[in-house]
This record gives sequence, C-alpha cells and structure tokens, in this order.
Amino acid sequence: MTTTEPAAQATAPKTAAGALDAARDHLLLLQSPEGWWKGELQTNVTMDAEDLLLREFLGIRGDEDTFEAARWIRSQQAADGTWANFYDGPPDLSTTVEAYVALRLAGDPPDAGHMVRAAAYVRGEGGVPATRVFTRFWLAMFGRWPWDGLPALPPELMFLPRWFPLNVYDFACWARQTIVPLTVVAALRPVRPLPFGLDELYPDYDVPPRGKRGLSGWDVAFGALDKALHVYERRPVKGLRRAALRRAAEWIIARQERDGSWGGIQPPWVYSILALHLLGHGLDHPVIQRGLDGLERFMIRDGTGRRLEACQSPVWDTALAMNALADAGLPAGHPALERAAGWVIGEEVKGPGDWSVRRPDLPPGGWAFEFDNDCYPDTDDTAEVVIALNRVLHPEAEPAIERGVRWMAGMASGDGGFGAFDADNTRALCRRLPFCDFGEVIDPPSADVTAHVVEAMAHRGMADSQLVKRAVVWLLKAQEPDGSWFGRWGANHVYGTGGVVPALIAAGVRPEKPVIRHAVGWLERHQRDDGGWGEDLRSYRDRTWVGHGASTPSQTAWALLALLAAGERGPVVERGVRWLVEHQRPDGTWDEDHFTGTGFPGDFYINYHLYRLVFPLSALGRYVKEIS
Ligand code: R46
Repeated sequence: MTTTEPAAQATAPKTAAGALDAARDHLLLLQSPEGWWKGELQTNVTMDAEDLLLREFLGIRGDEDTFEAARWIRSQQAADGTWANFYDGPPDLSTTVEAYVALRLAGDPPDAGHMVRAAAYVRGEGGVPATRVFTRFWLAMFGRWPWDGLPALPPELMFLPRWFPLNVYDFACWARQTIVPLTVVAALRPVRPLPFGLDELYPDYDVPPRGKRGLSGWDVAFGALDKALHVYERRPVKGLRRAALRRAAEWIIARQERDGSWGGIQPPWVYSILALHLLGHGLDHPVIQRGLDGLERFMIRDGTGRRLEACQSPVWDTALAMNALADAGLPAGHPALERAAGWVIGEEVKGPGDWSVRRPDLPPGGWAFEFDNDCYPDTDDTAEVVIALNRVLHPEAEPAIERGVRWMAGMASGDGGFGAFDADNTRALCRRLPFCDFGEVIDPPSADVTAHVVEAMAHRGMADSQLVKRAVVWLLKAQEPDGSWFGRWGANHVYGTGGVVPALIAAGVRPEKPVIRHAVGWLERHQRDDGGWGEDLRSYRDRTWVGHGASTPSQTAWALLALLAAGERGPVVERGVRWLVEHQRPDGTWDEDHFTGTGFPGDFYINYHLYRLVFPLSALGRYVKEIS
C-alpha cells in the first residue's frame, strides 16, 4: 500500500486495512447456505406482550411459551420498573402497560417489587386512559376498557371508493393492513375473561383521554364524526354491516402471504388472525393455521428467553451485505456474491400488489423486504438490490434488474420523490383521525428512499433522465437549512445525509457545489470528540438532539460514506476511520446496543443487528480503496 500522506500512513491506513479484512471475513461467515444474510430485527416488548395476549384470547397460551416470553420481558425491564421502546430510551407508558399485563398473565404477582414499580409509574402517567389506541384495544378485548371508549372504526370503511378521502388506499400499506382487520374486531366487540383485575393501572382521578385533541377545524370535525359513528355503532344497518364484514374478510384472506403472514409484520398479522377467527374461522382452518405456524418462524429463542421479531429483513440485509463485500474489494465473480445474487434473483416480486391501485398499468418487478411479502415490494429494497446485482456477475441478473428499474421508475410520486411502498401516498388527513394516535400512517416521499432510488438509477446510466433529474431537484429542495437531510427509515439526519450525499454525487453533482459543501459542513460540525458520529432517537421529538448522541458504528459509517463520496480526505475522515478501527471487536464485528433504525419517527424504532457490520465494512472498504 502506498500513500503520499505521511501522517495518515503512520496511523489509519494499515490498521484500516486490517479492520477491513477482519470485518469482511466475519460477514462472509454469516451468510446462509442458500445465499442470504439476515440479522435480528430487534424492536420492543410490545411484540412479546401482544403475543401472549393473542394466545390467551385464542385459548392456546402454552406454559413453556409463557415462561420464556415472560423471561424475556422481565430481562428488558429498567430498574425503575418501566419499559422503553429503544435502548437507553425514556420509559414508554403504553409499552409498560402491555408488558405488565403480559407478566400478570405469566403469573407475576402484583405485589412483587418489579410489578409494584411498574404500576406506580403507569398510574403516575395517567394510567390506562392515557395509553395509545392499540393498547386500549387489547384491554377492551379482555373487558378492561369499554369498547365505547375507543375511536370509531367501522368496517363500512371498506366501501369508500378509491378517490374518496380516507379510503383504505389513502393509508400506508402497514396502516391499511392493520386497520382493515381492526375494523372487524371493533365491529364484533369481543370480550374474553381475564383471570385478574387491573385496578392498579387506573389512576384514582379523572384523566383527559390521550389524543391530539386540538382546536383546529379538522380535530373538531373528526371529533363530531367520531361521536356520530358511535351512535351509528349502536344500530348499524344490518345488511350493510354484514356485507362490509364479508368484504373485509375477503380482502384480508386475499393478502395472506405464503409464509402465513400479513405483510410480514406483526400488527397486521396478529389482527388478521383475530379478525378471521372472530368471523368464524376455527383454529383448525388452514388460513388461521398457516398464520399461527408462520409466527413460529419469527420467534428467536436463546438464553434470555423467547422474543418475536416485528418483521424480518433478509432481502434488505442481503443487498446491504453484497454491497459491503463489493466495497471491501471482493471480485464481482466471488462465489459468495454469486450465491447471494442467485438467491436475490429468486426473490423478485412477479405479481401485482396494493401498489397497483395507484399504478394500474405498471408491470410488476422489484423486491420486498422479507422472505415472503410479495404483495408489498418497496422502492428502497429494489434500489439496494439493483445496486448490488449491478456489480456482481450472474447470468440471470440483467432481466431482473431491468424489471426492477422499470417498476421503481413507475413508482415515482407526482412531486418527483419516492415513497417506500406506494406512489402518491400523501393524504396527510389520515394522521388526524382520532384512531391514528401512534406511528406514521402515510408513506409520502422521503429523502433517504429517494436518494437510494437516484443512486440505483445513476448506476444504471440514467443520471441524465428526466426522472432522475426531477428526483435530484426533490432532494435539493428537501435539504434542511442546516445542510442535512431528515432520515425517515434510519436515525436520523446522519442517516438522511449519509444517504443523500453519495446519491447526489452518483447523479453527477460536483463535490464542490454548495449543496454538497453545506452537507459536509454539517457532518464535520457534528463529529463527536471521540471521532465518531451518533444521533439519539430522541432527535425525532426534540430537535436539540439532532446530530447528537453516543457514537455508534453504523452512524459513524454513514457519515464517512457521505464524506468519502464528497471527496473529503482530511483529518475528519481519518478520525472517523480511527473510531471504527479502535472500536472493532477482536472477532471483526462491532457492538451496537443503540437502535439506529426507524420504523415510525417518534414512536417505533429498530435495531437492525447487521447494521453494525455492513455499514462499517462499506465505509472501510471505500476508504482503503481511496488511499491505496
Ligand atoms: C430500512 C429500509 C427499507 N424499508 C423497509 C421498511 C420496513 C421496515 C420495518 C417495518 O416493520 C414494521 C413493523 C411494525 N405497524 C407497525 C409496524 C410497521 C412496520 C406497528 C408497530 C407497532 S402498525 C405498533 C403498531 C404498528 Br404498536 C423501506
């Protein structure tokens, strides 16, 4: 290795190359025989609590499963008795209530220390009345919350035409798939017995119910509509109600995936099982059976207990791993890459999906996030897969890439940007429904997804196309006044900026342009004293955290990828690389307790366990290539 930079030669380059080799070898060992990679997708104990509640409701809660799930839930409890939604995060009321009820199901006595502390926290925060709608839904199913005390959600929603505001296709696919089965459950208002009371979770004073009860015109209007729907709910038109429930059931059944899931994500999966069961499908019905069996494949069991993955990320992880290995210098024909390419090509989505509603003439193509969610391919995964396949040698790659690019191009939104699962999914009114008090419910274009699409298209020689030019303009307009970009699916401005800068450079924006200088300045200003980058998830709710937080491997790598793409070579890069090298484990990977993935800004976060390895590997690979 030769370099003209003596200072650099003394420290970083040699160790960076060593770190690169160790990381590459570690990642190669994690590949499955079939060719894919999959890191755990860790979220929070809501998943495990609701799993026990589901089994209790269906009458299939086993002792072993209860014991193991409870063990995991207890292991995640903070010393003050609460549960958070992410590592080192603040207590979350709704999650704590759900975890507490699950532990009561498992037999933990209410006077045990850890339960007393949890209940005291819950009461201090307003108790059950102050929890999110989802939590109160579960409690209503066990008679611990009045069905009338939930926002109305009539199944007649299914009859709203596609052009009408708030029809199901106005909602993001994850919300749509959650809402449709919940309309069924809400219409049938089931109540199952719970073998204990929960008085300790209710405050002894009146609490104004949770919600964004504002004074704006829409909030008042939706409040009135909610009242009217509650009146209707006492005497629904029988024929209409029956037809609506039938329509919902058909809609749900048509969307079950091969693995028995719905969308491959926990909420739609669980509520679809409940809805179909309540409509008369017995536990031995093949649809229910497949649903329950499929959940088993999302269970992780180890010495700490049993936990449920909210969803799985094999296509995403495989594309990222392929790109990281290619960045690390693996030749295009390396057997690991060829095996991965073969597997990914077999995962191509070949049929229509909910996305076809907005783009009826667009032929299918592209990739989804998971092993089996063919109804919901997304542009983000498609972009990363296209970038990965485009740089490996596989005889069948080209036609799949072309179909993927065509599909991705057709999914551009009217404003030139890209959402993840749908085009033009921008009805912000959805967010104001009283029912929608948790998480994002629409899928508008975002900077990180648009950047990935731009980068993929640029790699395919389309940088000068109208489509890419419009997307680039979208990105330029989306830059924050401070020079960064918001991160929709990763935390947060470090992720957004780390994605957009390489994309703009790939699309032909010169590194000396003000837009790039401004972004580089933001990254440089937010490098931490230890040389790394970190951004706390609290930044989604509190802007003082933007760009600030403990250094992590993935976020340090994202910043470096942007700086390297922008042509930076100075001490900022050197110190960032040194942070990665010095924090690498002896086995070649990194520790990353902090969550750096985003499910819903402000509400739901993900620790993608492979991020700690693939992104540092990419960054080190590109760095070592630059300096050698
Ligand atoms: C990383 C980028 C690639 N993209 C993939 C996007 C998939 C991210 C993972 C989605 O997983 C989800 C899991 C649960 N819906 C959810 C939900 C949504 C997504 C949810 C969670 C908790 S409703 C509660 C309610 C809901 Br409470 C673009």
